[in-house]
Amino acid sequence: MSSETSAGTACSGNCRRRSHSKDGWRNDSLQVFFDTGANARDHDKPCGTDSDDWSYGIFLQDAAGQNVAVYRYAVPDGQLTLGVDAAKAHPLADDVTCAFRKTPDGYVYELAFSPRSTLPLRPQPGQSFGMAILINDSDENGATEPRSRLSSNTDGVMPNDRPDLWPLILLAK
Ligand SMILES: [Ca+2]
Ligand SMILES: [Ca+2]
Repeated sequence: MSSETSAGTACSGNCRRRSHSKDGWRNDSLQVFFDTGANARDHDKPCGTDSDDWSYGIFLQDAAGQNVAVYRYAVPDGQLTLGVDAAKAHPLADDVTCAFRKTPDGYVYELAFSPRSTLPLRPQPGQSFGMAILINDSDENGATEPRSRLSSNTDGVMPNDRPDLWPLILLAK
């Protein structure tokens, strides 16, 4: 965790794709969320995402998964990251890389987040942050909603705007 934050997830089922767009979540896709300040539980009631949270969408651009687009939906306040050079919401994220491969019974995403792609989080032992994963499964081209979803939330609530439910990760040596 010293220079890059890596994550992997395995999925089962066939893969459908939609051409590159911010609507890629409607297809077979992966979404990853970070609460870098681990502060979403600091309120008496859910307050949604705040100024230090990230939201990423990982979308296949071809059936084989040779080309994967990483889409940035939400970014922290630029004052907390790189100021005028801060990442903007909605452009593709070229500082997050993804390797995709199919397996006999599904597929695997491997992601590497560059240090700047999770600022102001600075991964080191003792640091904690919130992180959620949402897997969308669609088997029909043109569907407006995924057929099914799998989430790191355990109570059936969609994680998108509920960082108070995202699992907390404590980094260790
Ligand atoms: Ca599918
Ligand atoms: Ca937060």
